[in-house]
Amino acid sequence: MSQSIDVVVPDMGSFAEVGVVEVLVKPGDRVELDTPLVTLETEKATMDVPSTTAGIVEAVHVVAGGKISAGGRVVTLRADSAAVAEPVAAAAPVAAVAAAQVVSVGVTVPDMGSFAEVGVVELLVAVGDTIEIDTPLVTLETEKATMDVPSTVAGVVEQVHVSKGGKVSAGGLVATIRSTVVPAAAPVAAVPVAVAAAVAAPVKAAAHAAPAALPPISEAGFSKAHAGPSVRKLARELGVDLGRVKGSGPRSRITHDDVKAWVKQALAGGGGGGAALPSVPQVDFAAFGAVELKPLNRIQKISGPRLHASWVNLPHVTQFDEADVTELEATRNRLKDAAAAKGVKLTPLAFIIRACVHALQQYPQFNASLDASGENIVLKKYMHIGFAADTPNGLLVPVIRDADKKDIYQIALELADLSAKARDGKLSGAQMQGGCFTVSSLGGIGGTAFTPIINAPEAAILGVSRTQTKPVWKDGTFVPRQMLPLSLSYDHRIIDGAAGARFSTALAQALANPSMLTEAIP
Ligand code: CAO
Repeated sequence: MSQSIDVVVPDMGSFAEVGVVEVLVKPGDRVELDTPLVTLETEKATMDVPSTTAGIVEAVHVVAGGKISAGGRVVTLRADSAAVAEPVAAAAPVAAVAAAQVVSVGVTVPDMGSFAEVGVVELLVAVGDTIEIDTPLVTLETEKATMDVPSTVAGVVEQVHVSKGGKVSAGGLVATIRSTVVPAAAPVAAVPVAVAAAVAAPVKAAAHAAPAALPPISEAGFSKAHAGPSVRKLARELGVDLGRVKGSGPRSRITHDDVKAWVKQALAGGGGGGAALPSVPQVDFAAFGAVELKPLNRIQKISGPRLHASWVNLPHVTQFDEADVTELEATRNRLKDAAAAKGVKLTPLAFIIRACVHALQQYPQFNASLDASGENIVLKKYMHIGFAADTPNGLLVPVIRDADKKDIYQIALELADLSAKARDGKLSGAQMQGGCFTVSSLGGIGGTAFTPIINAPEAAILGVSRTQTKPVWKDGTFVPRQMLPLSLSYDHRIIDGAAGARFSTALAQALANPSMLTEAIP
């Protein structure tokens, strides 16, 4: 015979009224004993009210965003007849819970799947520590994974039953917690069952490998995440690192839907900007010596994520080459004094940009971008060339517009003007936009080669290092030649290796042929 049973809010200790942050069931839903029904939140903790019986939800008496007091009805269930016969099922009344306000709860090692015994690698609490629900107590390690055993109750650690370096088995006692708040709605008699079930969840889930597309769970972030036990359980089951999930609930609390949406997004290709990347371990640097915190400046805050986005989204290949610039340097030395007299500093970079124009004209796929759909290459009919400028505030990339329509003198003038503006913080937004290809010259500083990061969504970037006089084999003998190192990084999605090598060869040929670079532009 089935019977209607009300599940009510247990005594919440010092809290008369608590907020309902999530309703997890609706009328008609089938629930089992311990299925979470609603999530409540006090100022101190988030907790689920589990069902006290198996059955069908007849009515839900609370709404998300509302308030409820101890003894208030949460749902009415039509209990299965077998369940009704169980005294536990009917033992929900608040009086039974209230009598158990201070209890000692043993937290045990859950079923470890195929592992009979596991090592204790860290003790995370000590006797006397005040802890919350889900505070990690110890870290265990199997051959396959490391996992924390979280507390299932809030309270004070009365005893720790394991030691670092020791071994524990499933069912072994980890710690005893003196709890002032009984796990939601669970009558005293049912506490050990509730504890075992709640603790079992994380480790069971840890034994399941997370889907390949999801990053591994970082326990530090997971334990700090603002989420209730049932959300944590779901996250464990799905292999979701809660530390990465943005909460949409009150005070950024993570809901079931947030976890599901995160998984969908991650499986759809991590549209959340590298959401599926494993994280770098966090290190307490101060533990090893004195440190100082220096906030990133404004430019670093903007350029860092853009460089990172390019690094993770564009498959970079860097083609190295050397250009013989002996003739070019002779030409530059011949022209530079006259140019200086007219206020133009003819640096190698002006010639290099002209040489890039020649190579870009021969290989238009380098003057291109992959469109947002990833289905088309956008070939640009203009040639705006950016150059990396080192400024006291960080890296900036001013853009020389229509570089193909300008001779080396005009390019040199604009280089000087734009780099002075960059250093003085006077570049306008427009002067840094619209670039098609970028040159990053470290030639004035040093180095032999480097791997520049593409200024995405451009298709390629040329890195230039310091010119060196080298012995070059020519006509049966070694001759000293001035060699300029080139490092061309390109987006391998739209440029293949042969094209990369052809482009750098064309570039080297243009640089070896100064008469081509110094010619006037019609
Ligand atoms: N080999 C040898 N010497 C070189 C050279 C090369 N490849 N390129 C430039 N030089 C020389 C120049 O001839 C100049 O020497 P003189 O003063 O004797 O004539 C000197 O190095 C300095 O040149 P410059 O810096 O005044 O001019 P530039 O046109 O070469 O560069 C600019 C201008 C803005 C690109 C440069 O100042 C700069 O900021 N470079 C750093 C770019 C950067 O940080 N890139 C990394 C980005 S990724 O983090």
